[in-house]
Formats: sequence, C-alpha cells, structure tokens
Amino acid sequence: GGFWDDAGRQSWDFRGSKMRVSGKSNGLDLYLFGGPTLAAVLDDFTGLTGRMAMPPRWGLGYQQSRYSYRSREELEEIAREFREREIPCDVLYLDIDCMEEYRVFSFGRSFPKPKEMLAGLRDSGFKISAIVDPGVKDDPKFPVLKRGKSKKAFVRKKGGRSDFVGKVWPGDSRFPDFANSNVRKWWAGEQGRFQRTGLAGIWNDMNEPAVFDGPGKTLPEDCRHRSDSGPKAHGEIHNAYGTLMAQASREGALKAHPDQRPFILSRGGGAGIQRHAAVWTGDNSSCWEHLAESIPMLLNLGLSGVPFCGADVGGFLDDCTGELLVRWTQVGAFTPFFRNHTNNESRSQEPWAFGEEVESICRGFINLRYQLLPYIYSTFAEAQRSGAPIMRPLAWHHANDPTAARCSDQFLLGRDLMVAPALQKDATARSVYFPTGLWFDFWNGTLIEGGQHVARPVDLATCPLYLRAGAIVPMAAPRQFIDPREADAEIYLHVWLGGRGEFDWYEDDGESLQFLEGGCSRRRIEVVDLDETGFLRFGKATGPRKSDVEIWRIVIHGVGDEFEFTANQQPFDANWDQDTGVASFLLENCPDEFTIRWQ
Ligand code: MIG
Repeated sequence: GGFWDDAGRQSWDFRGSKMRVSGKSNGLDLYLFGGPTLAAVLDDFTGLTGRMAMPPRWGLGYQQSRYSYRSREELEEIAREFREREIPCDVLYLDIDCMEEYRVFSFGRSFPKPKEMLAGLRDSGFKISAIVDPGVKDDPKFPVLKRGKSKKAFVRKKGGRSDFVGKVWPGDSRFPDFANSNVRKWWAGEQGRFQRTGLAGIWNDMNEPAVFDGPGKTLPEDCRHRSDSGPKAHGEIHNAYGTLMAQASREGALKAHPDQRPFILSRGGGAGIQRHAAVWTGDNSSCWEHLAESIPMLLNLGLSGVPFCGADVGGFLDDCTGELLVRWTQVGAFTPFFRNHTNNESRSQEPWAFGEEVESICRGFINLRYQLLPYIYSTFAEAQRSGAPIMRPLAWHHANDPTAARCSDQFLLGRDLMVAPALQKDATARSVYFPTGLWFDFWNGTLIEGGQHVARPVDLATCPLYLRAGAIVPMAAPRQFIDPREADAEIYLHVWLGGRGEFDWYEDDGESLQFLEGGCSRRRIEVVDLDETGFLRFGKATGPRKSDVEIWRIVIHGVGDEFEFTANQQPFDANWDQDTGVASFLLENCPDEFTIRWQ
C-alpha cells in the first residue's frame, strides 16, 4: 500500500513493475505499507487516517431518492407507497428542490410545516436525509450569508482581500473555508439548527467543491484558505475540502442530536473521509456499462479505507429500464450503502415504476438485504475495528489464487457470501469463478468445487449467490424498517459444512453512542467440519450489554448423513431433511461456551 499525505494535485502512474508518483507539493510525506496481506495494509492505513464511525443501523437499510421529490405531498406519497406495497425502506432523500431558491438550510414553500412533516414520516419509520451543498447564496439579506460574512467564514480570492464568488445552484455563491475549525464550528451550528426540525441525515453534495464557472469547474487554485495550520492556497488543500465539509456536517449532526450516531453521505472527500461520512460514487448513468463498473469502483473505495460506500442503484443520468433496475437492485442489495437515486430529467425509478414483475423481484432482494442485516451489521463492526472493507474483492480472502485476484465482476460481502451478479442485458447465464475450496449455491444448495469457472443459468429473478464451505451467516426475519425498540429476538444462524469458519457476532442498540463506552455485546462463533470432527461453538459473550437474542435457530446446510448431535456432551435432537441436506434445531438463551458436536 502507498499513501502520499498531501491534499494537492498528485498523479500515480503504474506501468508493469514501475510506479511513478508526481505532484506539485514541496515535500513528500510518503507512507508505504508492507502488509503483506491486504488486511494488514488496510489495518495500518486506517490506523493512520482513521476508521469508519459506526453508523446507525437504519443507515444499512434500503434508501430511496430522486432529484427531486418536489413537495411535501409527493414525499409523503412515496412513503405511503413503500408501506402499502410492503417494500422495506428506511431513508428518503430531499434533494435541492426542497430549498427556497437553493438557499442552504431552508425549506421552500412546497414543504410547509417541515417539523410536522418529518415527525409524521418518522412515525411510519422513515428517516429523512436532506441535501446540504457548500455554496451559500450571495444575497446580502440571506441570514446564513450575513452570519458567515461576519465570521469571515468564506474562502478568499487571491491576495486575500475579498471573498471568492462563483456560480452554483443558488447563482452567485460564497464557499465556507472548512479548513478552519472556527468555520466548521459555525457551520455545525447552522446545520444543527436545520437538523433539529427532525432531519435524521445530511447529504453533502458538490463538495469537491464543484463551481460551475470555476477553472476545471472548481475553486481557482490560488484562492486563499485560513487553515488550522496557517494560510494555504486552495491548490494545496483541494482534495481535503470534501472531507473537511463532511467533518463539519458530522459536528452539526452531533449538535442537533448529541446522543445519536450521525448519518452523513458525501460525494467529495479524500483519505480519511471514512471517519465522517459514507460515500457514493456520484453521477453514473442508467446503462449496463456503469452497472458493471460500479463493482470495481466500490471495491477500490473499500481498499482505500472507505468501507461504507455505494453507487446510485438504477443509475442517475438517463432512463433506467425494468431489467436494468432489477439487475442493479440485485447488486445494490449486497453493497454497503444501498440507495436508489435518479436525475430530474430521468423517468421514475422507484421499485414499482416498471410494473409488477420488476417490483416483486426488487421487493424480494430488498427483503433479503434486511434478512442479512445481522450478518452485514457485524461486518460493519469489523470494518470499524480494523478498516477491513465490507464489500471485498475475492483476493481479500483468496490471495494465493491468481484468477481470483483478477476478478472484478464478482465480490464478497463480508467473509463468506460471494455475489456473482448478472451484469448484461438479456442475460440467461453467467460464468462464475469459484476460488479454490468448496462452495455452496445459496439458492439450491448445490456443492461446487473451487478453482474453476462454471456457467450458471440465470433468469431475471436470480442473482447467483454462494457460500464458502465453513460459512456462518446470521439472518433475521425481514422487516419494513429498522426500529431500535424492536431488536431481533430470533436469529437464524446458517452454517455451511465442509470447512472451517468463524464469525464475530456483534450487537449494540443500533443508534446511540453508548457502544463507545462498551454498550455492545460480542461473541465468537466457530464452526469446524473436517473428516474426523464436526462442531459448532458459541464463545463467551463479552461486553456489558445483554444480548437481544432469545432464540437461535441453527440451520446447518450440507448435512449428507443422519448425524448424531450432542450439545455440551448431552444427546441433542435435530430435524434433518434428507432432500435438502439441511439440519435445524433451536437454542433458547444460548449459554456461554456452548458446543454442538456431530458424528
Ligand atoms: O449538478 O442535487 O451527484 O446526486 O441529485 C447536479 C442535484 C447536482 C449532483 C449529485 C446528484 C444530485 C444532483 N447534484
């Protein structure tokens, strides 16, 4: 791994075994990470630049957006549709048309009584995230501008005597100097007031920053910042602007809701953005190429220390089709950030916008996402501890398999679930690569020997999913949205035999900051299934928080014979279905250090 700690222009050029790094800065703070594993590189890199803060659990749920839901009625209608159609959804977005003349931190006339609106949506389980762009409308009567000017909060032109003014959505605008901690504090205060209307999330867009009439569509490199480490030209800190804005947003969210985990989504950012925000990949298009490219893009973000990332599901620019939306939802359901979003000029793209078949397939995959949340949430906790990506290239766990290392149209979610989506129009099959080892087909239980490509037939409703032999995947019943008052009391612990595996089970309240003071519970679950021995072991639960799980339903896949089970040495009954090869049993209030053996 390599990291040049510099926020100015730089370029990296890889040719064969040579690498050329160039840039404008005077010094070179270059870090090289020896690994040798990817996990060690990421652990070290995020030890230096910081790790993702644990998001609220609802941030892992399905999210729906468009540019723009234009009125209170429209937003409430969308919310109603989700609940009536029983398509799970946690977050809805307000894009720039919710503002009064694009004035930051405002609600326009088509969103009357925002407090009441937000409280109503909250009651039906919707968390609302509103867009906040950096440009402040240069209107001398606009209170945010007035307060900013009095604090000398804006980026200055060359020479430093007057503020830079450039065009963005509000017309002429000034740009907060987020490199300065007093400015971040001021911004946090403004945002905090806005968020107290009941906004759960903040969406930072245009924070590269984008400037319509600026050189290269951004701030001129000779603009002046008063950064915490002294005066700087914009060119020296350009790549940090987005991160610094997200940092201010995070502070603002904590001002509004001091005991809640912030939920910030950012388009811009550089190394370290993961500490403050989730990142999405900006304006893609509703086309098959961009669906395919989203996989390597997100894998690269994960390998750059940003585990909480996603692409606009369905594509942003142009019109999506029903088939493309299905395929994109089949990918999005397994990406860390899962949001459907589209442009103002594009046709509607909600899961029901293309008729019943598309709707029902999308519903199924969104449901599956919610069923997998216990697995995904524990994987988020791992990312928070070690910087490991949530969505991983095959090479992460199969470093010695050269074919796996080159694969960029499949990925792993966490350690054990491999996703090999159909990425082409009219697909009826796809070629899936299986890294060395044994794999199970999630849908039909078929066992596949690794180290080869296999053609997998796909109809529209199928996204090929596979489990490593030795996989442990906790799942829950589907739900319409995350409600922290209704934690999962019943977990289906799926285990696939034929190897070894371990899983770090993690729980907390899903929304407060108490987990930082130990308000969580962890438990190591281990499976070993080799020729001579087979067992599943629950380690001791650690952490002062009492687990919410009352019932573990253990579901063991790949049971070819009638086993004899013993639990902590006592004979133990299991149901075995010879046709599916699935054995299942129920554990109530699973005691510490509990082992089930089979022979
Ligand atoms: O110039 O706020 O990437 O997600 O909907 C376009 C309007 C500005 C770009 C973002 C997109 C958002 C749009 N924004």
